[in-house]
Amino acid sequence: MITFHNPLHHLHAPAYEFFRGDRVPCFEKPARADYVETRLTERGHALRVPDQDSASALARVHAPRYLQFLTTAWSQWLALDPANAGVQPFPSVWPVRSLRSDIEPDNFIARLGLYSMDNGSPLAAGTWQAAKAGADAAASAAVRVAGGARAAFCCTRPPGHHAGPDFMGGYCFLNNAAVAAQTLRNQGAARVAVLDVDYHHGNGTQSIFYDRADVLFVSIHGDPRTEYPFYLGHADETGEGVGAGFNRNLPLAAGSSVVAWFDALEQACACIAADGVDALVVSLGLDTYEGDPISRFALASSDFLRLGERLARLGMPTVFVLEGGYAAAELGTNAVNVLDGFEQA
Ligand code: SP5
Ligand code: ZN
Repeated sequence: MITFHNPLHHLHAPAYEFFRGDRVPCFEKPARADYVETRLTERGHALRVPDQDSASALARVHAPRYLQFLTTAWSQWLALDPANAGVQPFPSVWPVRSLRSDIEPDNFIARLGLYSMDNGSPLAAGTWQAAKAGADAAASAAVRVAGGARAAFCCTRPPGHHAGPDFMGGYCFLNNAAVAAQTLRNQGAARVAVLDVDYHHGNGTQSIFYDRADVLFVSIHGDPRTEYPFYLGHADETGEGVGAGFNRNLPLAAGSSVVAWFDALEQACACIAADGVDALVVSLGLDTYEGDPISRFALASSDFLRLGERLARLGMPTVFVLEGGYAAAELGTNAVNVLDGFEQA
């Protein structure tokens, strides 16, 4: 499969995140993409460097002031104190209900809170460079598919589907799947579907397209009553305004069986097939894997072949974008199984 990787992903390498009040090594680490690249190469999929600039798609899916903040966040952090070069900034305060988000505070940590949904998305020196190159890879894959390729894969990190119009969250900074969908639209696809199969609901992608009829969002994920991101992803969220009817959530209880997961996949595929879209973007999270350290579904490695086969049967030009998946050593096999299942179908 045509595969674009992110040659700058190593520049995003924060050391730790918080878990139950303690510092723990980041689950979302550079080795994840390295394992996928190794397996892609072993199984005959050549790696290409991004050849498109995602700037115009980014400007359509993210707010200008958020992009401005992200571009300069690390230099702003260093300007406070050169010793911050060795310190990860985390937000500690957020503009929740009744507080104002229209005024950017002067205080850096307060601005970081304004542009974050959690304290689980650590920034590092090269976060912007890595995230931008990843978005470029997503745009590159979308341009190939718009140009007639059957499918393309964007192998990148950090992931993107929790990043909303004007916030980071859940290890995500720029919404790569939204960039791919917007790029397909810009290249002439009248309507696009995004199918999100990551264990966690793709709240950012849903929010970006919630009031749009040109991008259908369909997601299978752990029930937000117990699973991250908690505050979005329920079945009654169906879109608003002209986007009403173009959002479909299929939450499953944590611990659901493989049979239940593939039943939900059938519903998702039926929804997409009935909608008459021109192209498909798959937010390919592999944290549905039985060995994932932070998630609670039970797919085996062989089930990812079945997933790829089923997606191929939709018969649509398809862009795959890597999202989560934290069983790093198995991530390559699981991701390439989806792609090979797709190509062998
Ligand atoms: C892209 C993506 O998959 N982001 C996931 C973000 C999840 N962030 C919250 C992590 C909570 C970890 N809970 C660990 C439970 C281990 N028993
Ligand atoms: Zn996830």
